[in-house]
Amino acid sequence: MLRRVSFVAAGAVIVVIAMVAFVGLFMLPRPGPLEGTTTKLHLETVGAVGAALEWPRSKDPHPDWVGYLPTTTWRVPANSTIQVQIDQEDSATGLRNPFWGKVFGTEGGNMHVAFFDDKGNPQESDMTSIDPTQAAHTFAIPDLGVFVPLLGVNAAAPANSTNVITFSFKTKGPGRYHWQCFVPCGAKTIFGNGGPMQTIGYMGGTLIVV
Ligand SMILES: [Cu+2]
Repeated sequence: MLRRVSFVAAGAVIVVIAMVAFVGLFMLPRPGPLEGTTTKLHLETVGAVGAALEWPRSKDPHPDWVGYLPTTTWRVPANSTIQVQIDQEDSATGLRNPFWGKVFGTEGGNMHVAFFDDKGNPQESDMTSIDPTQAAHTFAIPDLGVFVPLLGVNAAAPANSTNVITFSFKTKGPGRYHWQCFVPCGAKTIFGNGGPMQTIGYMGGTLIVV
């Protein structure tokens, strides 16, 4: 009897430890918002947050997850033009829905992309779409109609190359706007939609318009 009680007690302790570990590892460590309110968003998209070139997160519980850096909560002013620069370091995963290879909702309806061609040479041009199979991630704020596909770094590019994508969009009234990536980039998860695709702080977040 005593043995059975101690087994049950041990089991209960293990369950509690597992719950605390789950909360600690998955729920709590969220990067805070970018400091202050800004009309300029400078972001980095990476294949592994622990190995980022600009804002590596060495203490991240998932250093091998894809992510937007330095954080995924951004505060911007209402009814303003927001200039965005995304330093994109990841290779292509490809879009499941080719529709999202097009640019929507930016000023001028396009984006400017500095990238590397199939020979590894640097190129630059304005684009209104990319080959959907070459998307690494997308920057999308559905409630503002903003969708921007981010070109994956060409395999021929020199090591540690970065594609630089710039564009601007207009905010509406104050509120919290959800944003997310539409590329199923959660490698090693079911259909690529788990892990960083469903955990705050990696491939989704909040645009706080004030
Ligand atoms: Cu993504």
